[in-house]
Amino acid sequence: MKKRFYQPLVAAIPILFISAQVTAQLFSPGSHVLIHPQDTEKDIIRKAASVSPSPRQLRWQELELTGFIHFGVNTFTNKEWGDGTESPSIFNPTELDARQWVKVCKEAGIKQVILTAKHHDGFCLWPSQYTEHSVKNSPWKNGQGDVVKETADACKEYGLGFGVYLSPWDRHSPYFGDSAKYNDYFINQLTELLTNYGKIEEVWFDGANGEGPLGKQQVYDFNRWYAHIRKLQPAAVIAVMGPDVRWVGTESGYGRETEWSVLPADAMLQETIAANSQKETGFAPMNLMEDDLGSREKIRQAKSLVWYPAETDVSIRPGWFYHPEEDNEVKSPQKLMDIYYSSVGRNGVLLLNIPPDTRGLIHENDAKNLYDWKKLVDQTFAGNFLKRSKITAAGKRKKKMLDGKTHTAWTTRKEDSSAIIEFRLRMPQNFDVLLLQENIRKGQRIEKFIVQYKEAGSEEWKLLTQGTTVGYKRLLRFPPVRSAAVRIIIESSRTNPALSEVGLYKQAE
Ligand code: FUL
Repeated sequence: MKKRFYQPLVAAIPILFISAQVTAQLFSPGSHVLIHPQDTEKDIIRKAASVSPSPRQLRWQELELTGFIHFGVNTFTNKEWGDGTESPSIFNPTELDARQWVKVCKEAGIKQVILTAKHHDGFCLWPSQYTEHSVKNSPWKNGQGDVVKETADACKEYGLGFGVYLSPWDRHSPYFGDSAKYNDYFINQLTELLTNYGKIEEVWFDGANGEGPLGKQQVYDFNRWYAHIRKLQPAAVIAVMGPDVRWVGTESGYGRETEWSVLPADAMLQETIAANSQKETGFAPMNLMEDDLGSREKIRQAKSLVWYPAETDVSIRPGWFYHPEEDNEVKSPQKLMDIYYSSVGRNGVLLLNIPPDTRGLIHENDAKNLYDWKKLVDQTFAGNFLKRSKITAAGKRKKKMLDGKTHTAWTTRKEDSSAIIEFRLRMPQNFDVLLLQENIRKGQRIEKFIVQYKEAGSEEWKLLTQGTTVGYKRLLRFPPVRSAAVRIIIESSRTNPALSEVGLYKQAE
């Protein structure tokens, strides 16, 4: 096998160039707020607490689990990155079945699938009319096939969302490095993908940008691409090198314990853009690999804030593309479960890559581990021990915390930013997982909480677990206890907290 690159996204720290003209279409009314010089710290905190997801971001967050399909010429050359010189004749899956991909994903609980329509090698999985470097010149289905169509159709059939990965970096295109020409080429490709395949729910750009021919540097016209996507597929989230969804900062599957969805967005401000317009280099909104992206410390210095939630991408195998020698390195159901707790359970959406093999099928080992993982998830979260418990708490609509709906919530009165919520179970239960969810339609607020319990027969409150942010979903694991009394003490919150769900569970063996 040839040398592979396992280049993490580190090389692709988002650099957003958002111009004045497109700022308005990029954000929805509640998802972006300006901070004025006269704002006090209290004003800033209140503003931060009021920023909320756009409808497209909310839909995406509630998916929780999404799937990535890396497939293309690399599958056949056994590489991670192609250099663009691959012949289309090598693309020849013997049993390609996109319905199998989508079925496996669906059975694993995945709600949306993103396909690498074009990776860095420039080979298109659809018969683009703007290049010869595509499936139309491959032996697969005598050049009559279209992987994008088959995947989009399968998603529709199984009721999953469909998204496309279109690599800005193109190592095949002769236009790459000739900025204007390449940007037009890219727009044409976007147009094909966004008009010929029905509803597109996510457009995924990474930031890799290698050198073009003769050392020419390509400047991506992100503004134009974003505006085009908003026009053609207004419901699609634009991910990673885009304004709706943020890269979590690692490719390990593990997000931060403290994960804010509201972050400073100074680089997206019109005046910053104007100030930087004469400079050749872009400006990064932030270093996405930092531990702290959205604390009070950070937002206090901000000029604007935006809802920019985390997507946690990881592959079920060591590589993003299929390699036969990795057949025994597929992540185990237990590992996938740990990733689930550390991505979905840390206020993120998991984007799990499952790369089809040279047959054009998801390998049996991957499918088996996915099913076994799904069983662990289902068994663990089958029943909430807090159901029918007695709740004592100040504030309004306590029972909404147990109604299984994320859009209804308990909240404190007025501006109370701390609270104690006590649950009395009908009888002692064994549990080792706590679930907390905020009603993010109202924003993200909770900053610090502790959880206590009483052992059966004891009146003493003992520490069970503690945490900082909650967000859309927070899952905390702890050594199993047997108890009938649990209380959550919210110590700090940006304005009044609003919890939509609380749960106690026992991890499946
Ligand atoms: C990166 C790419 O370089 C990798 O090959 C992979 O597609 C990953 C998801 O994004 O930027």
